Amino acid sequence: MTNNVALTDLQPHIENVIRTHLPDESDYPSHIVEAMNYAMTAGGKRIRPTLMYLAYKAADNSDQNASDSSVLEAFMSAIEMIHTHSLIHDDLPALDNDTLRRGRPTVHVQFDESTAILAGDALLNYAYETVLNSFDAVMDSDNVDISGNAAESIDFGFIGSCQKAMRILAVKTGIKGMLGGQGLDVELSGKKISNEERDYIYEKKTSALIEAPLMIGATLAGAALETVAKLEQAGRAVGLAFQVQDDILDAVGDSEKLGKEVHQDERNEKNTFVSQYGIEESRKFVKDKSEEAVRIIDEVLPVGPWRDKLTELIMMMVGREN
Ligand code: GRG
Repeated sequence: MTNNVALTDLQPHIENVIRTHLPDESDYPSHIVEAMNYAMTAGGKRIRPTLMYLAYKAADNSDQNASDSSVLEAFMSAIEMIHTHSLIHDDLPALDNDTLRRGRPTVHVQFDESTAILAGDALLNYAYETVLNSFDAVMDSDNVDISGNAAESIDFGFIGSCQKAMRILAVKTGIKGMLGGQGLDVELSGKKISNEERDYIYEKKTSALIEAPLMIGATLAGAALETVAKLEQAGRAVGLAFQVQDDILDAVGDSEKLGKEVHQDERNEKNTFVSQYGIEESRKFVKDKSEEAVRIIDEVLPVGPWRDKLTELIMMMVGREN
């Protein structure tokens, strides 16, 4: 893909990457694979895989990793699978009890509750299976000769990057990340929470899944650890802005445009940034946090069209109406 494409022109490529990694329904007798693909093809914005792709492109100034795109593409698909699993489970009656998602009936409404639980679990597992499968070509034991010496084609630096990227994926989506934030959010629902608790929930539940693709993209491109750490900070700021924008849309947005129900936070007695500070202060927070993220990105990534596209995507994310 050349580097002078518009952000919207990237979407078919990202969509194609995701769809080619989905399980083939005809290979499985059970309904859960159909439910996985129903959720995965329901028209999500594909923000996280796009962030990963752009971070990879923007952090790579050598073009030498073009041959490693199968690993990148597996990670792009995996992050979207984990995100979609979180949405399926978040919509369940035991959690938010939502009936509409991405403009369609939620998975438990379209299928049934047990299918939705299993399809969510299956997507989470399939994400890791997809990434591990992509490692085969990189770490193929056939590339090691019988004396145990690695053939020249083995790129140990890249194997190290794959391992680091896998750790980022697991940690940012697990109990120190998205699941940890969601756990506290559910536990404190309907209770008065402190600012620290709200920040923890927002940083873990939402920011972690924005930090991960930026960090993974840069890691696979061979970026220095300091660059990856800075992108984590940028992802945190974008995630906070994105979540507060989500709160604003829940309070004043349009259900049809959003493809999901609104006023859910009020219904679920959620203590949000909006309920505490009001719409105007929340809009200011979104602006400040997104500007902070763009400042960090400008500081650590080389000037170029991919960096411009990355900041363009961030500004779209925080200015979104759906
Ligand atoms: C239940 C395992 C589990 C985790 C739940 C991420 C999450 C944690 C719940 C989803 C609901 C929610 C409010 C998440 C906050 C982040 C957010 C605004 C998600 C929606 O992301 P978009 O706008 O959705 O990228 P699409 O559908 O476009 O992919």
